[in-house]
Amino acid sequence: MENLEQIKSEIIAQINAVSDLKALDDVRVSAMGKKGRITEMMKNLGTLPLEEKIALGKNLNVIKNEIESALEAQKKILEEKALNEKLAQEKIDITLPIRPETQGRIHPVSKIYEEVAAIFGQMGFEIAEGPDIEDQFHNFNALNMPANHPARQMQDTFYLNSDTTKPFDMDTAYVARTQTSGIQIRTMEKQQPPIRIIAPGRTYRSDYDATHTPMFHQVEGLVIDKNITMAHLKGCLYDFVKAFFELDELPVRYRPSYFPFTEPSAEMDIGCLKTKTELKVGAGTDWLEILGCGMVHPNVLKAGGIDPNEYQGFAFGLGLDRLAMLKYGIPDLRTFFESDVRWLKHYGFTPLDISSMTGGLSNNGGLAR
Ligand code: 2U9
Repeated sequence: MENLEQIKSEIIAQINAVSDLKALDDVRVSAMGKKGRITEMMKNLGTLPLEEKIALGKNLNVIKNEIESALEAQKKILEEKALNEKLAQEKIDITLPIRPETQGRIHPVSKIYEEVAAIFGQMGFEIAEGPDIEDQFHNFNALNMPANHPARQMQDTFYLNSDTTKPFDMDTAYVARTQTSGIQIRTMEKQQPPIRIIAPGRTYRSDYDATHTPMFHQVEGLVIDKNITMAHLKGCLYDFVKAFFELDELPVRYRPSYFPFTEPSAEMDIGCLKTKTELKVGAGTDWLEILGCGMVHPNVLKAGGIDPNEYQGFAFGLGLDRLAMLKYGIPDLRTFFESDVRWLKHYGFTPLDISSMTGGLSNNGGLAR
């Protein structure tokens, strides 16, 4: 008996001395495993006379239970210890700044888009989107540009041969959209006024020099309701340019122009100072064309399923790439689409500077240069 008590004390002491789960299991195997000390003693019971067998068997069972309880208790303690160590190791301090520094950059066109969307978003405009590949109805006809209209030739359109089993048919071919206006037509088809949307997206024209690339970016806008006038157009776009250039005062003027889809049509200029080396917006006596606009032509309203006797509205269009060149002083448009990381590092923006009307639009401090 004394011997048994001693063995038990030894094993329990071993259990309490271990410091990890692996060592605990080794102790378990050495006591209770197939060839463990206690297991061997259990096996030997069979060789003893009946009375001894009963007495020793009883005691062995008690000791076995005590050892099992000790193993279980120590296992719980060690598991909790292991979990705490893991948690401490995996702890992330989310208040630390990004290290060693941010790598990605926001492209200037994306930045300008975010700015434009923030301004019109605050005025209550919604963002609408549509397909890059358009049918000719949504790209031309609905915009008061019927077949053979000179504006179609002017736009240097990319036509797509969608059915290669048939000869190319200029009249039914799809086009890479030359402007985002199809989006507004599709919106009018789906929804009666009031309509107040901006339509951003990629647009395509066959043209290539320092200020033209075959793919470029536009944002167009459309407002339609019962009594919308040119005064609303002027107020809206005046507020836009002031917000965009982050100026409290900015001279503007509207010059008469022509677009098939608006009547009357105008181009908006902003006051600036042009020197040989720089262009300063908001100062000086020079003018810079910034966007095109006008009152939506009755034929366009009709094409979108809206009654021009009941509703009228204004529309505008601006080139995001040109605005980016202007606002951030980037001289050649072709470099925008060369995917040169050195260019992007120089002209790009840090992703954490999100454009908003309250938090600051361009975050000049956030310029990555
Ligand atoms: C609908 C009705 C009218 C959109 C308009 C302009 C004037 C314009 C140019 C700016 C620079 C294109 O990127 S650019 O080359 N756009 O001058 N766009 S009014 O008028 C619309 C559009 C849709 C249903």
